[in-house]
Amino acid sequence: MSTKETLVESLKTKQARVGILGMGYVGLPLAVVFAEAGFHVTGIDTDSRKVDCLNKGVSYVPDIKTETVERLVKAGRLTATTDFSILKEMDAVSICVPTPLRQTGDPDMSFILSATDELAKYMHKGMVIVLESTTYPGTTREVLLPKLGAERGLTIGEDWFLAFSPERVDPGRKDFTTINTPKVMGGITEACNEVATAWYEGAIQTVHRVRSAETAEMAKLLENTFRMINIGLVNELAIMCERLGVDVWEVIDAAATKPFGFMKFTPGPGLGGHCIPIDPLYLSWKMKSVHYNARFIELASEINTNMPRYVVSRVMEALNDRGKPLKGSKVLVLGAAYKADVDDVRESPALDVIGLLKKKGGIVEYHDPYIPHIHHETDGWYMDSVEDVMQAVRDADAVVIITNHKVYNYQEIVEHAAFVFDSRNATRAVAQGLDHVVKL
Ligand code: SAJ
Repeated sequence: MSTKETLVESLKTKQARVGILGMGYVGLPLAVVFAEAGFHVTGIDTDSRKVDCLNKGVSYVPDIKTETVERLVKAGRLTATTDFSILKEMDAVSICVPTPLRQTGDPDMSFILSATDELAKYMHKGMVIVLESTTYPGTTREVLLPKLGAERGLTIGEDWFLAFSPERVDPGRKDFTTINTPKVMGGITEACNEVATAWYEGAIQTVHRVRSAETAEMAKLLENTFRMINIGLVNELAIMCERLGVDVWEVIDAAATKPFGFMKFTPGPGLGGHCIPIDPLYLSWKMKSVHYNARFIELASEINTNMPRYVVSRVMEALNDRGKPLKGSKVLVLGAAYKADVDDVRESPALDVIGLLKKKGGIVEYHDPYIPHIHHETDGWYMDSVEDVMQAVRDADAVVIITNHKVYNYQEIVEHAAFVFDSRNATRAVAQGLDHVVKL
């Protein structure tokens, strides 16, 4: 049997040793899915705390129950290590490391590069490698292929196999998880695609094959660029509606009654999270290298990035209308997380809103039930979430709703606040006709 046939056989019989490089909110769920399917899985991570947790049978990812990890570790199906040399014993490796942006707004490829450089040391005949980290089209072929193959004089598509399969993990989502979210798979060669698909089909319900790694890389960027641009559209619509004296929330609800050809997005104080504000910029950055300006992405990013400033200008205007300059006014910001009901503050627009309010002399406090402390890296300030949110509401000259967590009692907030600026229409059910509540 050829190397490929032997590897496919070992994948189909689950004899193949699986390694997951990067055991975060993507890697751990993926490791669990492969282990549950019957593979022996080794999680590899530089963070010894994560490794220790896993080997003790404890989960640190909210979407994965500790009981699941404990069961799989006890069954000998899941183990973890910080020792990258274990990779020489692996047959199938998924790379699930972060792909953030640098301060300059350019892709930060450092995590992919360090993972690839480590893996390159242990490459051997009969391995399949799948990159899951969201990245610009061409990464798998231009970065991983030369680094991983050249080291050992291995022939791609014969001795080893390489593909890209974008992660589609939406933390907190219960209906679609790693096992039942269709997985796009694109190989460097047809044989690569065959092997990588044979591996993933052994654990994930639907694998959608595409003809190349670039196709798969681009598909992921389309998914999240689509969201970013449409959010930018409704954010600009909010600015336009305010100029026209029209309620943008009513406009969107009305448009959403159209049962076809429309998808509802809602305006907000800006774009947060580790995917939507970042992934599209990987595409626009790549397009610059082929002398193309991705204008939709640039414009939407400009609009979304400006939303915190727009929110602060609206608050200033409303306070002014009430005879209160922002300077010296007490402002309570409700919500620091990047979206409702999550405990993640990455890229959260709340940090920008708070920074701008401070810069303009506001006496700012914040509350977020999920985020006890925040700090602004560039401005260098630290804040603790206030203890008694309703006391802070009563004491404030202005309450600014940035994140519409479900746990808030908006009725009570509206009743006890002197003034509310609501950037999420969170008070829709309790603020009809109240002139001390102003919406985006
Ligand atoms: N946002 C708006 N208006 C909207 C939707 C979102 O202002 O109509 C804001 C949110 O407040 C947040 C940011 O955009 O600040 C991103 O929100 P998101 O709902 O897109 O949530 P994310 O960042 O958790 O996106 C993830 C993505 N999942 C993956 O990349 C695998 C995205 O593709 C999913 O579509 C999204 O979850 C989801 O649907 O929940």
